[in-house]
Amino acid sequence: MKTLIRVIVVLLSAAIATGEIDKAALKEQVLEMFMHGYTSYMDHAWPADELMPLSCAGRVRGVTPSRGDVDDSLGNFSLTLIDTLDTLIVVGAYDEFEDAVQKVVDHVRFDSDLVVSVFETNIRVLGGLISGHLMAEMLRGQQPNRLKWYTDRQLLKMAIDLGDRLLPAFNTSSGLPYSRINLRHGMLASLKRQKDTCTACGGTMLLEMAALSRLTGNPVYEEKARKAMDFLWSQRHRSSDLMGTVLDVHDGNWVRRDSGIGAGIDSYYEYCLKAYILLGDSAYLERFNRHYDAVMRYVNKGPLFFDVQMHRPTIATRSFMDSLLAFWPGLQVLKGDISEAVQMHEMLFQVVQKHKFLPEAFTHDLQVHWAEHPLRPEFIESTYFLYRATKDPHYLEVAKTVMDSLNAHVRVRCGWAGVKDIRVMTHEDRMDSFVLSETFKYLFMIFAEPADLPFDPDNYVLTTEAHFLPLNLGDSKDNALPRRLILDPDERLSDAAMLQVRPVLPLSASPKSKERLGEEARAVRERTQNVLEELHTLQRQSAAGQRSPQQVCAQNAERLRAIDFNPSNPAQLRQLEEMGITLSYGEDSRLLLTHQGTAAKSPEHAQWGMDFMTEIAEAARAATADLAPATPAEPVYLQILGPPHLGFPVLTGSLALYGSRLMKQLQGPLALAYPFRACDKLDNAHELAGKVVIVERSDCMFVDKTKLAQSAGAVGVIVVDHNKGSSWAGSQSFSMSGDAKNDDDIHIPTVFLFRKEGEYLIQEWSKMQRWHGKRTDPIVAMGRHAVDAEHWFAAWLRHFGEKSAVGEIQQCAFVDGLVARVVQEESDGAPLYVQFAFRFGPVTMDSEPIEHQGIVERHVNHIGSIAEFASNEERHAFMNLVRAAGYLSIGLSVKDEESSPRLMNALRTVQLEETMPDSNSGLTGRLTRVRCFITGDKIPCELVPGG
Ligand code: DMJ
Repeated sequence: MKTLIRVIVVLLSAAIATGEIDKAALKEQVLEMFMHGYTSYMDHAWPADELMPLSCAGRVRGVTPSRGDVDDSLGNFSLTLIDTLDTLIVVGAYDEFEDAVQKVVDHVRFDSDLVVSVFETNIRVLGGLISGHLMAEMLRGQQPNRLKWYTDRQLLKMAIDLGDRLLPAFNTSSGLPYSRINLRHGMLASLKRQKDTCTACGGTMLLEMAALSRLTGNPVYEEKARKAMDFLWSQRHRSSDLMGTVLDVHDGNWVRRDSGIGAGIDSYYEYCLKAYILLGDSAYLERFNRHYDAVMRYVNKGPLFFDVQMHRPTIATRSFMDSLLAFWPGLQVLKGDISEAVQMHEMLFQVVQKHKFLPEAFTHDLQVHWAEHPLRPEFIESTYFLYRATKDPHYLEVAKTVMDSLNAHVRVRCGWAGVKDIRVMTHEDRMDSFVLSETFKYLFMIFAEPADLPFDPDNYVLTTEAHFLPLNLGDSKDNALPRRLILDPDERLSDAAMLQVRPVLPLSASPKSKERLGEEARAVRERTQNVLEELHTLQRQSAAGQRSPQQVCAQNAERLRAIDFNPSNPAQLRQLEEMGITLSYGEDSRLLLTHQGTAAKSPEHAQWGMDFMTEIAEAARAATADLAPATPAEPVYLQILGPPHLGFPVLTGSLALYGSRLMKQLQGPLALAYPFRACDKLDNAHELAGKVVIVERSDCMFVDKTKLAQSAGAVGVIVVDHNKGSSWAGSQSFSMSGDAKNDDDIHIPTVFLFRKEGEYLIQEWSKMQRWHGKRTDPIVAMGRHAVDAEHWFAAWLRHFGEKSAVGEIQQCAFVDGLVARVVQEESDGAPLYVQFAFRFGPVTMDSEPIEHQGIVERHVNHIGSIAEFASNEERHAFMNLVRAAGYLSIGLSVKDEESSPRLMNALRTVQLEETMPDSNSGLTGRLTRVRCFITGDKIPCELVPGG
């Protein structure tokens, strides 16, 4: 069998050598590149964990200034050396390998008083030790004169020591490991207080732990990791089969329900499939397939991927993709979905060609969202798998492109420097251990012929950190044939080869020749390029100002898709009307859509209407195919109308299934029930007539609370959730139901608000009780549509605003709720102030800096691309002001912008479209308003109260 493979390989390599790509030369070049990184680490950093390639020094925990969480990968255990052991074998650096194993055994100890990430320590250190041990034994077997002293499984013993130190992390009610542990003291009380962990963190333990168990005969490691996997599976959303990003290690409650395939989730999905590959346990394959179908249904859109809410998977939560998701095409190859893998990889390659590297995050129109690039391996990992499975030389070209970029932009005297900002190629003083462990390993393996490697990689599964674990760990005694990954198209076509092994991949598609695979891949790539080109054209046109701002803004509205549809969004309802679609509610509260082409605004709108109806029908079919039917909560919008709120923010709640259907908007003064849970007689019943009464959930039925309030003369009821921390954005919405026998005498509406929204309302109510020294009951509006808060505000300004000198109001609405408005003095047109409104979804002051930067930059770019300015300088000045206001809006402190003639002119002349803002566009998060005053040299900005 081996001979057969080698013969095929010789023919192949001869063919490629005659082409343009010289694999052998490129392999040598990668070797040189790897060695440059490795020797730099050894010369300047070892025994430190990582190399700082700009300082030519080691990064030592407790000595080098901390970078925060990212340093949790470091444990003063020569991280890079351990992580790199098996790469040394792959590239044939056997002398260096021997020396490295010796150094690890002699110098590395794990008994340090340091808190480390359980996930990172598992994948990088435990995985590195286990794979290093297996490679050491293999090398000794092949070359008996090497590693003669390695007789006592020294690296494996170190792995046991480390594995034992990680075990206490699994002592949680659910079995999901805590995210961090002290290597010497275990789970200190302070560490136990941190109950949140990410899905990938708990779900990326099994391969390493199972290997440790099977190599040592001690089942405990595998058992713990399996339990964590089982628990995660049990926490998937039962309808969508999607996973959220962060959950509580004790009760399993989701803390972040956004669901994608990148940061926080990625390697959990990877380990579902790879656990099947390594252990042969088909339960993991079934789980993976369920997740995979869910991802491809909800998260994937053509070549792009959108994070969605796990419980409402038609709602997108982010406007960008992160670079970690680039591992997905590699996984798709293992899954056997080559054509999808080609498509996504092509999208990623477009980003790489545009920006030289994959930025840490990029928008759906492939622009930079977060400009760092720490030389991550994911894109090259996928390139490797695609090349193995198609033998398409295109992937050799791709790998060469990456190598060229590395050499051109990040090679420094002491190694390879991460990129701080790929737009200007500034460097960062970091070379993460995965650069040597993964990036160069995959690059080398792309160009290496099988004969160049001392082992056959298809007899192994690669962990998420690219460490090799042998498939024979999962062989069963019942079947004598060895298990093997079969990626090579020639091998898949060879009956003889296929008879001698058991292929472990779920080989779904029938085997095809590499010529055929190459042709198909080319066709998919061309299609993908066309789709992306369309997107780019739109982008270019708007950047070049070929559209008027009106057109660009209008275009946001035009392209309403079923996936974005929110029936309570007034702007969307207007769009439906223009497309000739009418909406009504059926008897069972279901939404009915009817399309009449002749009622559309234009033939083009009629066509969109048809497309929309088709998409809706498809979505409905998909939903009923295998999802349990769920009664969607009917959203209701609540706003406080008087000053200082003036309709901001718009709170979302859900309407009860009993009582008034709220077909007309209700307005009334707010009051609080006493007692708050409103289950018995109300002590303040005499104050509640004509009011909208707030009560708290729990202790009795919803209908009982409403009835009590109704009998006191209330016109509406708001039930506030008693569960701390619940919110519309983060919780599963539902409709309060009554009891058919008991609720038909209720005629007032009841609205449910989650805790966060409810607390806001109560807090504002209580502030108003002392507003300007007099008691005021704020007027609340509640209805199926929000009051157009911008209009409300504008009207209020006109009547009561300072100086009553409001001139032209220019504004532009965005689908995500950014509004800019310059308010000017009527007499001379000088700007009085500029006001921005942002809706930042779940991003808050506590979010990651990437999220701050991302959301603000996205708004800044957006406004920059649609507003018209007299010059680029003015555009920049204006965008800087938006940026400052955006950061302030999240709660971060910013310096006042300087006033400048440029900015003043920009404010005087900026052209923004006059479109009604989409104040409840379906995006989560409240609208925050920031007003920047044009006073003198500085432009101070402040949050507008209530907004
Ligand atoms: C690696 O440590 C692993 O590949 C992990 O699964 C994800 N992140 C890094 C590289 O980007």
